[in-house]
Amino acid sequence: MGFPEASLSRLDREGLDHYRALRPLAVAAFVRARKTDRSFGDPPLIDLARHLEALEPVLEFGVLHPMIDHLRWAARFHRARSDSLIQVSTDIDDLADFFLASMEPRRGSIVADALRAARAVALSPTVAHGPPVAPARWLDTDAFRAALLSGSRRVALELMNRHLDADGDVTDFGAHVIQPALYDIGQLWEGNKLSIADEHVATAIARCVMIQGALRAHGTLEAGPRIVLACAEQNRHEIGLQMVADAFRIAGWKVLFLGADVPAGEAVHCAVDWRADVLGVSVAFAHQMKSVGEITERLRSLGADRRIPVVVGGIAAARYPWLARAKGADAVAHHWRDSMSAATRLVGGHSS
Ligand code: B12
Repeated sequence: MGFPEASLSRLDREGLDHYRALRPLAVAAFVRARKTDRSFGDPPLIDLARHLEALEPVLEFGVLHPMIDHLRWAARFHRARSDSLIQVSTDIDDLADFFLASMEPRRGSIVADALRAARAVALSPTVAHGPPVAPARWLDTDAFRAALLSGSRRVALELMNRHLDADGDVTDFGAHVIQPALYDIGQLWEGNKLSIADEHVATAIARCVMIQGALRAHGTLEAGPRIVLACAEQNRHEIGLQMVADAFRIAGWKVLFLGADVPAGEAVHCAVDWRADVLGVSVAFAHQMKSVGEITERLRSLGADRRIPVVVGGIAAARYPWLARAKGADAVAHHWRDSMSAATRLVGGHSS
């Protein structure tokens, strides 16, 4: 997908810096205005902080999608909990007024207009918005999801072992069974049909199954190219990255898996120090692409001869590939299979 047409005015660099500096002040102003002692752990205040995070790429690129997606998600989340959407709508107005009053007028209007434009589209009851799309499901996906929901690690392991006993591919099981089942879990949590604890149990079982699968898989001797895999700063979703790491190991790559929430400087430092051929970054939310920008900028500053190519994946990469490219990514991939072909192309080999 190419870069979508910018429909809004953008903030210049100075304006963006000012916006970032004002974000915590905006949330604090709400606490004062509502005369409440609520802390940042309180859901409505987390909401406000998230609205402002989601708005950042919109202000940088003038493309409204990330904020519309975020508000639609927030609307679905609150509807499922019978919360009134009037609060979300009022919050947007209050935030718009805050930035109009706190910034130089032209920049303040850019922020306020973006907030209100996204709200007008996102909170319209006629607009439907689908969840992230997982790879095709297999027959076992529902049984696997049921095992996750009932907390049955035994059944979940049995399903995978049966697949491997029949010479099945562990990465295919990950993509067509574990990934869609976890996407379902996300939908159920969002729809208020599952508690956070239920989701944590499901996640723990899925990870255990993946570890067992990776241990059973016969990888070729790790003599291939070297890839460092890291979640972007603030991204705590590391299971997808783990799946990608397993697939690369099985294909014979040398893998350094850094896991969740890796600061940009650390990711670059590890990639350089470990002499990586490729750096893979996982991004779950549009605003986390900022970290991809920091990574590619740092890598560029090392000079052309030491430049390590960057492949970006994760649900935000699937939704906003243009944003990853705008932040300097050399390739964007969604599932493990396209990760492998993209990374192989980047190291100058043939894609599988
Ligand atoms: C488990 C989970 C969590 C766990 C993660 C635990 C862990 N250790 O990983 C925890 C509890 C931490 C969590 C937290 C949150 N989560 Co969550 N989470 C999920 C859930 C249910 C499953 C994620 C997962 O493992 N998916 C399975 C993997 C295999 O899929 P994947 O990540 O897409 O990875 C594949 C590809 O994307 C790609 N890929 C991934 N990374 C990379 C990297 C490279 C380099 C490449 C090439 C490819 C690649 O390959 C993978 C294999 O095919 C999802 C639902 C969903 N749709 O994914 C929600 C979901 C992502 N979470 C969501 C939310 C809202 C949150 C929170 C904000 C909620 C909160 N409590 O505040 C926080 C944010 C935390 C943060 N700062 O990151 C939303 C996001 C909504 C949106 N706007 O899009 C989702 C979609 C749930 C929902 N339907 O509402 N979450």
